[in-house]
Amino acid sequence: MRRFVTIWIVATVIALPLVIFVVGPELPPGHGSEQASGKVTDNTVLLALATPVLLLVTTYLIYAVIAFRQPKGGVLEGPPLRGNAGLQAAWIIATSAVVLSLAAFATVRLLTDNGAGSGSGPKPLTVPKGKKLPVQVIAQQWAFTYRFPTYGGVETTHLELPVGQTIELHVTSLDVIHSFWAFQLGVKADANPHVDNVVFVNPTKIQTFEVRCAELCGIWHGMMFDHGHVVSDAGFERWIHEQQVTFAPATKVLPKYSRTYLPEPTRRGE
Ligand SMILES: [Cu+2]
Repeated sequence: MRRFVTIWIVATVIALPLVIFVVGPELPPGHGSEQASGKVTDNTVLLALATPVLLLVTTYLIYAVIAFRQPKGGVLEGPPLRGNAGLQAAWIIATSAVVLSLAAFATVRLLTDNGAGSGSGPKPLTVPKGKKLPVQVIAQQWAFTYRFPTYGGVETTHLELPVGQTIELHVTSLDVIHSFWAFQLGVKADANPHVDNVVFVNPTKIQTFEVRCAELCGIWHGMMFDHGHVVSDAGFERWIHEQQVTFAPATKVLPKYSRTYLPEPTRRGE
C-alpha cells in the first residue's frame, strides 16, 4: 500500500504541473471571447482534477499486474477479501467531495459568467450590465439566419459581430430542434421552435469563427456550416448598413421582429 501510494503521488506531482501549465492553455475552445476563455479555465480545472484519478486507476492497474502476478507453477487461489472499512469510507468521502465540489464550482461559474456561453432560456438568471447588442439567431432546416432588431429588423444570411461588445443572442428555430454552435466564441445553445434562448457573449478579438449546427436536424444537418467574423466597430457598422440596403426588399415583407416565429401553417401535426 505504502509503495503504491508513493508511486501514485510521485506520478501526480510530475503530471499535474504539465497538465495545468503546458496542456491547459492549449485546451479548446481558445480565447475568442470572455466565455471561451472561461471554458478553457473550466476545462483546465476538470483535467487537473481528473489527472490524479486517471493516474490512480492506471498506475494501480500496472502495479497490480506486476506485484500480484500469479507465480509460475500451479494456479493458486488468492487470499479471501473481507472488506476494509477505512478504505471504503475514504473512497466514498473522497469521491463525494470531488463530485460535490465540482457541482459547486460549475454553479458559481455559470452564475458569474452569465451562463458561460450556453443558452440560459428565455429568462436568464444573471444578465451582464451595460449596453448589449441584441442579435436573433434563427435556425431552420438547413440554415442559420440572423436578425438585428436595433437595425430595422434586417435579417442576414451571415453573421458579423463587433469586437469588445456584449452581444445578446436570442436563439430560436422555425421547425425542428437545432443547436447554434459558434466554436471559437465558446457559444453553444439549443435552438428550439417557440423558445427564445438567450446567450451572452463578449468577443475579445478580431477573428473568423465557425458556426455549426450541433443537433442532428435532418438530412442536410451537415450543411448548416458557415464562417462568422468578429470585426471592428466601424467594420460592423459598414457591414450592417450594407446588409440593410441589400436585404431592404426582404425586410419589407418579413414578419415583425418577435421573440419566436411559427410559420404557416401554424396548426401542424394534428
Ligand atoms: Cu440544424
